[in-house]
Amino acid sequence: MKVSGFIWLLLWFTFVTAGCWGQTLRQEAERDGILVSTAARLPPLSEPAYAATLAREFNMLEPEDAMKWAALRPDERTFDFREADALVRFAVEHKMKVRGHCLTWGRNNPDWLMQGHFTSNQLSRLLHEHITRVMEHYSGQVFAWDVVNEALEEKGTVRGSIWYDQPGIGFAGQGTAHIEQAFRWAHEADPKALLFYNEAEGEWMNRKSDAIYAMLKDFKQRGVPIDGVGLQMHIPFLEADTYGIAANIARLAALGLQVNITELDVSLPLDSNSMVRAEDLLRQAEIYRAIVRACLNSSNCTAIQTWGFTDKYSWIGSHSRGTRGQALPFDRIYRSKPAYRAVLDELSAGRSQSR
Ligand code: 9MR
Repeated sequence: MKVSGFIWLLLWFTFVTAGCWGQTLRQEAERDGILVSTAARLPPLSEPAYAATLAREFNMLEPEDAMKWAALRPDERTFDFREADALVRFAVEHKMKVRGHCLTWGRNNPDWLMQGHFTSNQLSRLLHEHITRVMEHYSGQVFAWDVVNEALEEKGTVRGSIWYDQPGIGFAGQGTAHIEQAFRWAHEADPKALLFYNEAEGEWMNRKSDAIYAMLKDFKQRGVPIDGVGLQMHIPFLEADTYGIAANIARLAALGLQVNITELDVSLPLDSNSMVRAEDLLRQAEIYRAIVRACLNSSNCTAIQTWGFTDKYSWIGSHSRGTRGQALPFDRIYRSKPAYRAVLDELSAGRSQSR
């Protein structure tokens, strides 16, 4: 398709779909200074409907995979920023902020790193170099980073990883010291960036969120540079403890930390024809609504981000081997679902509405 044809199609799609309710998520969010965001992938950006929906509905994006080690580091010496740069360009063109994900994670690392038999000294040098080069490359463009992702176990203990104890960067057996080191390097690399710890399964009150809280309280008391916590919010059971979420956000606020909802999706059971029940779509919408409301009611909750926006591109399908899906606010052909309407309603009601 010629470029002009593509642009016309984009405009047409934007016009037709935005007309449904007049307002978009980003328009409603901007009135309250909230960031409404989504994880984004590069290949589908060439689809007019994907690009149009992304630009129309969201004022921030986060590359879903393009800023991970596996994407940026084809080998020990090379940094390949092309895919991530293209997503950042799209964001800049559409006046969207960019959140970076993620500088340190035990998973999704390239084979050369995992199987390289590096010593702790070498790993320490590699991680320091990675954090510095990547943050400097995106300085002024990526305003907030997940510096460390998923470093704790469900029971709250420190998770074994190449960065912690296999063999680690020099702090094996020393609790959260390797996490602290990553934050210190990140702050040196880009002192203006907001630095987040991002975690799964610690959204409401449980052993993991207690451990996150204890770690961050210690970090704040000792002046470790950290600005916030990402609560991932992958909801797989059609129920969410929204009172617990609110209480957890409140205790993090008391430490002076921002909270971002970073990976929200609510997956549904699929039948053998990959269909969902109508009542599950409505229940899903209510869960989206309650989580958005919990964020809006907490002034330290500054961003609401879904993990993708269309059911056409979601990690849930392959991860659940096709047994779950339809987790996002738009269906596979970019029609909005009840969950979208619920999020839009809450954003329209704004921060001041307490329900
Ligand atoms: O959605 C992401 C998927 O495309 C990747 O294959 C996978 C491994 O890198 O990561 C998925 O995203 C994860 C995120 O980076 C961290 N929290 C859990 C997310 C879902 O697994």
